[in-house]
Amino acid sequence: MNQLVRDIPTVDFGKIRADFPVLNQKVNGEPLVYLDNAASSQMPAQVADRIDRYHRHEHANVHRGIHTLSQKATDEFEATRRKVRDFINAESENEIVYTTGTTDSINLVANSYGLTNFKKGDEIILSEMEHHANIVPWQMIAKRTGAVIRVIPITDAGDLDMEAYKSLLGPKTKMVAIVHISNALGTINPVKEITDLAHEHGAKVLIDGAQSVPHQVVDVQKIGCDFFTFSAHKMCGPTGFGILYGKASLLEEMPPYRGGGDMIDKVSFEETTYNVPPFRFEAGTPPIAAGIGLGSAIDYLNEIGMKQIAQREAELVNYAVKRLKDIDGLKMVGDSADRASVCSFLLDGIHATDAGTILDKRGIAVRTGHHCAQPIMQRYGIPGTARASIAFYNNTEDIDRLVDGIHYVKSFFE
Ligand code: 7TS
Repeated sequence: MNQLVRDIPTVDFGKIRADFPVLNQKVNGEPLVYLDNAASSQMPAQVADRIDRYHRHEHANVHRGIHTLSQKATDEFEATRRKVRDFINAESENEIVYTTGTTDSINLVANSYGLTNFKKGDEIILSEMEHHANIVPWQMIAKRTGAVIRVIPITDAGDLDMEAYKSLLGPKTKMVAIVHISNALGTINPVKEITDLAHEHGAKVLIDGAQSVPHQVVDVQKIGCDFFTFSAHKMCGPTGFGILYGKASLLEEMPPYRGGGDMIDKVSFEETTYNVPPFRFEAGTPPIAAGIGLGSAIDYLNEIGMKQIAQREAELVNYAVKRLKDIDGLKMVGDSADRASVCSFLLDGIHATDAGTILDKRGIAVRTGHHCAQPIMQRYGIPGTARASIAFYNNTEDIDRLVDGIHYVKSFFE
């Protein structure tokens, strides 16, 4: 719980829950307990209303209209870039590339930076706890360039083996791509230390922040990473939108990933020249409403305060881990001392999917399976887990309902 902050203004999280109309419903006859926030978080009414207002009253295409409506849409859409810059403390808004999500952001770096810079025998370091989105794009590029993937093992508790990482680093290392917070285990990785070590060897660093940006204060300059990726839909925003942060000096060198409108300077059949970053990487009409929605989500999170959110969630996660560990026959999968949001577990003799199905019948939404992180499941020799993932709008009653539900699941199989 490294983000446990004391002496910060308190927030009435009971009231905040009322911002989320989706939580106020029955599922299978029971009040919904939503504990699948790592897959996608819920959207507060303020953000939904902002997107609705755009569609009803403000819609026009961006970056191309001389007319007022288009200029207003462009201003709103571009305002998000500055909000993101401040939210993650990037140096410049030109370092903020709009994408469709974390997966798209990583594919962009792999295809643009990777294809241009990797050659046969170069090494890409990943870890055993990566989401498929931070494995498969690198494998695809490794196949095309002859680069080789090396993997940092993890300990039984679910922490990166940092000594093994140090021994993997060397002159051939060109890229270290690591998850900030694991979606399968909840482990918070020491990304600054990882980045500093990689830089000592001249390697670039990409941090997959899909699960960190929604839960804690992120400062990309403090981390020092070269690239950082995340998705709007995991931080109270809409689907179909995400961010690639890239250091300006790197983005400037990188060729475009997709071609089309907006990403060009001049086009002729003889020669086409490209726009400057970030626009060079944003071909075609973007998801405008979703971009404005992310801006609104950032406003919403800022109003509560990311420090307050981190503290609230740390308290809830502490409570959940303690209560879960008290259940006979329950085993936590991933038990790092430094964790956020995610509680993955297995019940003795009960398949995770069966547990999830029975919990759903009681209105409790958890995710079961491999969580798009099959290598970490292979590491533990299991097909998958049941995963409760917590957001700031959850409360201790949600966790109590989960614990009661698990006791019910157990009784069902006795
Ligand atoms: N990286 C991490 C760490 C993730 O948790 C996810 C999504 C992604 C990348 C991909 O994000 P996307 O928005 O591009 O899809 N994780 C999950 C999950 O845990 N359950 O559903 C999606």
